Amino acid sequence: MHFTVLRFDSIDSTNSEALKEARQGASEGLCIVARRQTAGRGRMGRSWISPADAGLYLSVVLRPKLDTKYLPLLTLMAAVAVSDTLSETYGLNPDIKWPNDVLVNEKKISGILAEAAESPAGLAVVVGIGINLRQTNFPPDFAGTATSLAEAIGERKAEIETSALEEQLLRFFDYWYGILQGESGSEEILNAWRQRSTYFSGKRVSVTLENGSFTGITEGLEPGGALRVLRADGSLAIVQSGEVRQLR
Ligand code: BT5
Repeated sequence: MHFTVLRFDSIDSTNSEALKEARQGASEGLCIVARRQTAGRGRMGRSWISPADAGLYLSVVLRPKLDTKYLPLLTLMAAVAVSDTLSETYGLNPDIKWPNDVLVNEKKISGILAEAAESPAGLAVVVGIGINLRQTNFPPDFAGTATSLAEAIGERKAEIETSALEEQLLRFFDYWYGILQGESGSEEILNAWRQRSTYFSGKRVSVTLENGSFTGITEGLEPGGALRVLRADGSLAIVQSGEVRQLR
C-alpha cells in the first residue's frame, strides 16, 4: 500500500477527518496524523484522551476487498500490527484484549477504532489507532487501567521517537493488511491474533453487552472475529461487540 500522510497540529478527531476524506473519494492509504485531538473518539461515544505530543493519533483510509463478514478482522489485524510494533521496537510483551485494546502489564497502551463510510468509490473503512507514548498522568476514571510507552520502558524513555514509531507501525500495518487480503488471510490473522492474545482461550471474563452482562470462559474466535465465550451453564455465547473484562 502506498501511504500518503496528512499532518495536523490539532484536529477534532483523525478518524472524523479520514471519514470525511473517504466520503469524498480518498484513495486507500491516506493517513491522517495529528499531534493532538480535541475530540478523540473511542467506541460507543466514548472519548480517547489525546494531549499534544503525548501519543500517536493516526487514522488510515482503507478500501478493503473483503467479504463483509470479515470486516471486523480489520480491528484484530490492526491490534496485531500495534503489538508487533511495540514488541519489535521496544522489546515489550504486549497482550491484546478482544477486540480493540493493546495492553502492556495488563493496562491499556493503545486503542483501535474502525469505522465504515460509504462513498461513490464504494465502501471505505477508516482504522484509527491511538498509542500512548509519553503520558504519565491519566484522568482518574481510567488512571488505573491505562499506561504509556514511557511508563513501560522507564529509564529508556529518551528512546521514544514518534516518527520512528509511526514508520514502524505503518510497516506492520501494511504487512498484516496484505496478509489479511491474501489467500487464507482471515485464518492467518486469527492465528496471529491467537499467538499474541491471552484472551483467545481459557480466560475467565465478564462480558458486558448493551442489554446486560454475563461471565464465562473464552473459547476461541469465530471466522469473522467474534469472541466465543462458554457460560457456566454450558451454553456458548458468540460476542460480536461488547466489553470484555478479565475476572480473577
Ligand atoms: C478505544 O475505544 O479504545 C478506541 C480508541 C481509538 C483512538 C484513536 S486515536 C486516532 C483515532 N482518532 C479517533 O478519534 N480515535 C482513534 P474504547 O474501547 O471505547 O475505549 C475508550 C475508553 O478508554 C474510554 O472510555 C476511557 O475509559 C479509556 N481511555 C480514554 N483515553 C485513553 C487513553 N489515552 N489511554 C488509555 N485509555 C483511555
